[in-house]
Amino acid sequence: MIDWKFVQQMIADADRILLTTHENPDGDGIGCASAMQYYLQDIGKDSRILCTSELPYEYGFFQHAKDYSLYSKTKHAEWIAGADLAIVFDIGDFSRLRGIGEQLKINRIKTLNIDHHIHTTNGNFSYDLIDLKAAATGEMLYDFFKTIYQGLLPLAIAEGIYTAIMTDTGSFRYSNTNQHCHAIAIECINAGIKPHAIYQQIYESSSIARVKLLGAILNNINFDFDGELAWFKIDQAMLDRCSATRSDVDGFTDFIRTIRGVEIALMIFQNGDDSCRINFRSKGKYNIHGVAQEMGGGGHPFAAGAVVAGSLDTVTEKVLQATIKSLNSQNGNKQP
Ligand SMILES: [Mn+2]
Repeated sequence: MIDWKFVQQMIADADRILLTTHENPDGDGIGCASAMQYYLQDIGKDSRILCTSELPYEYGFFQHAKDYSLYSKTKHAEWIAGADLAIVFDIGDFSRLRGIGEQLKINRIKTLNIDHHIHTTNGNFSYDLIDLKAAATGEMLYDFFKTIYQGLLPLAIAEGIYTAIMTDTGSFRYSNTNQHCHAIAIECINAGIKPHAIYQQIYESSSIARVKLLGAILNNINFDFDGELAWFKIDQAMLDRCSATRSDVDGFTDFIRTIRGVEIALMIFQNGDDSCRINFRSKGKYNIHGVAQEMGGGGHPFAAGAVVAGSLDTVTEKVLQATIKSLNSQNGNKQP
């Protein structure tokens, strides 16, 4: 059981509080930050949300999206230096904080990590609150807010918590979906959120570029391991042809996993000239956390990723080899 009174006290003792989440933030990280921002404003704290990536378009509807800023050293280093506490959501690895993490370290700011990922490194945060069973960090944060607010949750908190759980469970469909998720959803609806409006905002507001890029990917899916592994690459030329950006690729791996017979979907995305982002999704037969960890990343048993140094071709070969080796070891040496 997490001691939420301890968290409440830590917040009460701080005047200036930074809220943040991982780069390429998702609905869980931003939803938690937005919900917490409401609470911090409610109790009169000097707080803001900073992140090393732009706020994705689909999360612009949050009431506290206005308090979100893309981190810049020149604009924010001084503000961070004066912070008493940083609350970091949904992050298994301190290094994903990039420049913000550097400022936190230099200024020795107290950090509280609230998360549901498998952690491979320890000692980077002052305090870690981790629940691997939670479907989303938002599910954990709900418990915190229930110790604060009697009766209905404030609407701004409900929209953050609902979005966090909806996005991390694939709209209440993935294997992490539990009874608690649905119970929380009911409370959020009672608090006034509109599920269809949030769903539309997030999943029915794709850019044309994103849909064109999906088309390009669908024409270039590769299958391995008797059809159980589906993988695809995205390079800069593909992005350029579709006028797409890196934030347009989110969710594609989940979609490729929907193919019948596919157990694992893998995306290899050219991040820059010498690094690639890889993304694994498993239906549940194979654990893919181990191979993501071997590649220097992590996540959850059935959803994990990493950033790997090397060109697209080099990384693709390396990742495919490691993945097939890992699948073989989990499946009695079935030949690809
Ligand atoms: Mn999450």
